[in-house]
Amino acid sequence: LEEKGLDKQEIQNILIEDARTGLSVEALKRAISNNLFYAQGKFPEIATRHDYYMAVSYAVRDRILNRWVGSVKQYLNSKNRVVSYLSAEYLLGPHLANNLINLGIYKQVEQAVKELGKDLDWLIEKEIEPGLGNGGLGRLAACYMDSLATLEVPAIGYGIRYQFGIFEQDIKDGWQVEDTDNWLRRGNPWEIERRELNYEVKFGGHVQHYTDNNGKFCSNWIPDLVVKGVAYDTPILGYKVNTTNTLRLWKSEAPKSFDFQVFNAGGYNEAVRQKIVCENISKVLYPNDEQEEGKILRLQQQYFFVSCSLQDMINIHLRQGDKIHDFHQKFVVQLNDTHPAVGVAEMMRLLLDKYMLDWDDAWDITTKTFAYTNHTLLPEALEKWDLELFGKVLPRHLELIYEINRRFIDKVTVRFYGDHQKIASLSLIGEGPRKYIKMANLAALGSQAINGVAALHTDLLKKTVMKDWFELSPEKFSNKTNGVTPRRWMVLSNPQLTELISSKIGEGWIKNLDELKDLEQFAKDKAFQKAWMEVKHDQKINLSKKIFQRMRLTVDPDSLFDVQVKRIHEYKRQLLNALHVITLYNRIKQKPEADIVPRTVIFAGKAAPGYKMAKLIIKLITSIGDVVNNDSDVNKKLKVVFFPNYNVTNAQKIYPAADLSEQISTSGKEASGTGNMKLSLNGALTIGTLDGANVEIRECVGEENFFLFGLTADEVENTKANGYDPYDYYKNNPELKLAIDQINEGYFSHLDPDTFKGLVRSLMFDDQYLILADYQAYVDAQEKVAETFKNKSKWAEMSILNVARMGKFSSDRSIRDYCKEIWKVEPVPVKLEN
Ligand code: B1N
Repeated sequence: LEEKGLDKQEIQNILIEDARTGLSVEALKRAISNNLFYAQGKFPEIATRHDYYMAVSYAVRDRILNRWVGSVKQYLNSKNRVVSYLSAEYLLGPHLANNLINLGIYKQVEQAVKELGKDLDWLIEKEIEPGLGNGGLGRLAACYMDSLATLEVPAIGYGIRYQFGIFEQDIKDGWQVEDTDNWLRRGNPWEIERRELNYEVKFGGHVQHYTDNNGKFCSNWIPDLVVKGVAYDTPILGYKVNTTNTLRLWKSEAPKSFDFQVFNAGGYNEAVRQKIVCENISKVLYPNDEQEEGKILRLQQQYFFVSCSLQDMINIHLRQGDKIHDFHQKFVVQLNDTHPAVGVAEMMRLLLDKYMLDWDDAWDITTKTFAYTNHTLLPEALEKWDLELFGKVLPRHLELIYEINRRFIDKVTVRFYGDHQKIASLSLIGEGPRKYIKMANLAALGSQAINGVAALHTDLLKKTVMKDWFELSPEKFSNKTNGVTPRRWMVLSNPQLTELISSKIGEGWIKNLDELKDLEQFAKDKAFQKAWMEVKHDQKINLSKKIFQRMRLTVDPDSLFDVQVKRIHEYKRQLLNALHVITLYNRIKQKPEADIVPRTVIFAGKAAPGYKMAKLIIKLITSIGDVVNNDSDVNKKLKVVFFPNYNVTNAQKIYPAADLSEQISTSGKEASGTGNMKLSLNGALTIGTLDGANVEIRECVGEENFFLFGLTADEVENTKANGYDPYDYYKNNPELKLAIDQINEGYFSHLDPDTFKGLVRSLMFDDQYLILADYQAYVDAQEKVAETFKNKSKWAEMSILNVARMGKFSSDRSIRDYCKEIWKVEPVPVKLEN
């Protein structure tokens, strides 16, 4: 353009006006109208809300693409190590608003949409979120992708493009009912299908062994099923940087070679059957959080995405002209729990069978490549695969695991000579009526680093489930406390608080959360406190409206919003909360005139469809709600809400409105928790046990700003070891006894004592999670909460201090720690060509 004789300003104007990249309101307006016409084939008079959503999304995507392509170019031309995050789950949440924020064009697009006669928020609400995860583990992967890009670290996330994500929850007659999550039904403007990027993945069959001309021992795996994985890429932009990383999700299909001629023997029906078998692999996300299923399809899913991803990485590496021997210098592969742990065996297979490396070289590269994050100590969540089943799906990998194990056991036998128990515990293979493969051991052995997700969790990991591994290789272990992205969980979901904070301390905190510290000086400032509580109140009004829309239930925004939102699980102890609600109900009933702080107790969360007790807990909560909310003696002071279909979209509405954050798991059971961080970051005070990251949150915010209660992890273990009898607590505590008796006698179930029989029995005679043992301490702590809430200024001060001291819990901090201590990678700023 310069050559054409245009001056700087003229060139600038042309660039700004570009319909694909321009960021001015005018350019955006034109881009949206253009897309409405050319991508949707519509004009304003007949365009639907969805048409507008698509048009805006495509306009935004266009503005991402130059950054995205620029990032890929930069990475291909550099020798930097790339982080490869392997996760079976990514709980991303809606893209549009997040991308607007990270691009820094929210205001402009809002204005452009307005000038086109529409409302941006109304379009944003239309987006169906990709719910490709269950809970904390999947959401963590999404926060980490955001932070990697924001910190300008070259990274690629690999996973599965489930056609159906986590089920949608509806509540009917108080019970959870599940509906399929058909999130792709209206198309997905955020992904790019890359049909040319595909890999074959083998399953089943048998292995042939032979010696080649050079006398080398070789293996040839003859599968009985071959599946094709096709890449779908989604851009992950960093906040106000050029860096745009890729989330690459694999969809399974039948390979072309699988057509009718080849499978003529079976004929048309057989060919169709095979096609369905192939497509089934990426069809649906397993809805179990912390509960293993042991199903063949799940193993197939894991192997499918891991094999595609490793083949893809090797492909990228070799295309750059580098040697296979240097693979670990190009990629470091983080295993998000054991779900992708089969990658260790797959890497060995590729290096040995495909690239013909010898064992020691292959093992050296493999162990320098992987790192493993453990996310749970719950025994029922530890992945074990029945050995026979494993061998049927992955016969070659079974051989390799045997060989890895043989060499390993040889070594540890020398080291721990005679200690059969230790050797058995370290073995990759478990003995019993049926042999099984221990995925955590495979991950640990195949990795250069092992980490837990909160200080307490890492500590317990070293002392309990991975004790022998810690003794064997202490240098591999470290802690990486989880974090959450302040972009989605503050800037996007709580714009009012964001603005208030920024008006005082500037915007630096968004990228450097430690800067929130500067808020401390305003904690006692009355005017600031007032503004602070006004923002909270506004958010509570917003949520109240949602609750009314969704449930036809009126709640009082002046009441204390007491929030427990997370998956329903016995160890998370929603039941403890429910018992407290019943106790409040009884107290109000007995003394209606008493000075009780009005509360709205809000629950939300999904139960795994096969988890009977969790579903019964939902029914109990909704049943208590029916009684409480309809009893005019109490419902001015107490309301119980079960907000259906907890997901990222709903979480963004709930966190900003919370006064009190319930983090009440049995100590030692919650590995970290991340909802605890998001709620505190949004100004809620925490009532919680010394569990997971609560311990560190309390350390940071100060013990005087945290409502602590309950047994410690050590005390939990001791209590159990000394023959814990919940019945004692029941018998000796009148308020507790009354609450349980009411459930038992059908007070909340139309006098039907059968509904909650199993639940009551489990509480009184088993109580694995020490609910009764912690009941009184919890009720006492709740009284302190209520007392404190009466003093508005004190509450505001504590809330401000909570936010001011949350800096540590940014996922940026977590990612910096991973980069420095595990991945050994540095930022690579992306420069764009013009
Ligand atoms: O991972 C989160 C932690 O903050 C939570 O404390 C922890 O419970 C959660 C099998 C899991 N651990 N394990 C799972 C999910 C799905 C599945 O199929 C296990 N989720 C967690 C992030 O570190």
